[in-house]
Amino acid sequence: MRDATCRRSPENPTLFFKKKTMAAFPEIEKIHYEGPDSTNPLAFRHYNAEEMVEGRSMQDHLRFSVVYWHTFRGAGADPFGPGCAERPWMLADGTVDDAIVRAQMAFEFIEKLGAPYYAFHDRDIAPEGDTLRQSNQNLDAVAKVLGEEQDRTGIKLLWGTANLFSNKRYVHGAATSPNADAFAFAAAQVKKALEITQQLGGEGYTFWGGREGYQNLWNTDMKRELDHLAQLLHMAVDYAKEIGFTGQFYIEPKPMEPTKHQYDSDTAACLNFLRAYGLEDHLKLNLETNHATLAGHTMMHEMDAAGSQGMLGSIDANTGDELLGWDTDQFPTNVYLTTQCMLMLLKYGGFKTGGVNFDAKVRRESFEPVDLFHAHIGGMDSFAAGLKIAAAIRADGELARLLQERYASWDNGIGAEIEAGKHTFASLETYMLEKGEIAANVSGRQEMLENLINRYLY
Ligand code: XUL
Ligand code: CO
Repeated sequence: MRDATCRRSPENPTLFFKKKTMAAFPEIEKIHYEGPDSTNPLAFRHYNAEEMVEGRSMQDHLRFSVVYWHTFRGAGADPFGPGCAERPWMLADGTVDDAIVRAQMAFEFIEKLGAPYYAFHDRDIAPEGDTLRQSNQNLDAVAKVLGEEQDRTGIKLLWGTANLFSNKRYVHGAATSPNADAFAFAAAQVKKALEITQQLGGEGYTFWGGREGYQNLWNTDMKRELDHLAQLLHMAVDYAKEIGFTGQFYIEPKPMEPTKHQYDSDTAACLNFLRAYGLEDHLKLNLETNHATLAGHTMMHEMDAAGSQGMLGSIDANTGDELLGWDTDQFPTNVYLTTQCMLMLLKYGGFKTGGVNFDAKVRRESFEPVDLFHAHIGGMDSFAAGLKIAAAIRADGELARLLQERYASWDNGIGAEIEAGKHTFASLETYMLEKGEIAANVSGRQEMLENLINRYLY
């Protein structure tokens, strides 16, 4: 199967043999659903792709996606040491041929896992060349193989993106760099990444502002940088129209890291930015759990903030560590968290183009290939359990009833009149002068509601 798409290169005569004989995960079979009582670490206990929940299959609700960067390019480096992960595709010497082997092994992983989607940055899939032209050719060569693997397996591209933060040319940012040439290079890179995404039938395209922010305001013209960022996004929207790319654009908030302050810091900042620059009809939010917590919010808050404005697009599923204040990108295992996510998602009608994209990495200490399976199985099961619990909460209706009751004063009488726009300061003054004091407040019942949620959890 693999050899059909591989060419032996003159620099790497052994490659053909390598590809033909090597499976990346020879000991691992396809992962199956075995039910809640299973003790098999390589089986799903809750994720049952075809099982129907609220009239939609689990697979369709969750639209799981594997990220290329952490899972197939990450080696586990941290600031104190290089990566020590054992990865079959890290025989690599950085050539396009190696990238092709990696692509095939990546699809072996995603297929065995049973995730329907994947996501990538341009530089994850193919090595950057000495020139932009060469880099684009490298992308074309690997994209061809990715397309073939997609056709072979039925796995689809959730979204593509361009890496506008790793290369040293982007040291001061890309769209927001003081160096206009950096903007131009970034534009060229996004153009090509969009073309590749379209070629592969990508359902979306994400902008995460890697270094689009500042370290120090003494050297920063904030207004000019924001104008430039908006210009780049408008160019992307225009180019998508030109080539007929109909996928959903996303912007992914993050408050800091690598910069001290990123312009796309949270949902509220993104919405303000998009509206200020007339971009709100073209981008939705791609929300990431650990970015939300770095911004001092819960993921539930960010999803509600975006969803209530019709802007919830997709999620990057992961979690931070309670004791570490940086973007640890851990796999989500907390069912309380996944229940909150799924409640929010169901509340706003579920995914249309987005999905649960595991922007997460195994710990440096988890260096064996099988750890990648454990991590994704855990994340998928946690979300599947969260989905079932959220659906049970909704089916029961108690939470919704109590929420409705809390706002009952707005359903008729003075509340309904205010909502209908029938009042002014003067009429409300008259109303209050007559009434004298407000109707009695009632308890918020927070603890009772927390107990109510726990009833569905255990
Ligand atoms: C970085 C991050 C990115 C984006 C895509 O924190 O989340 O990987 O998801 O550029
Ligand atoms: Co992300």
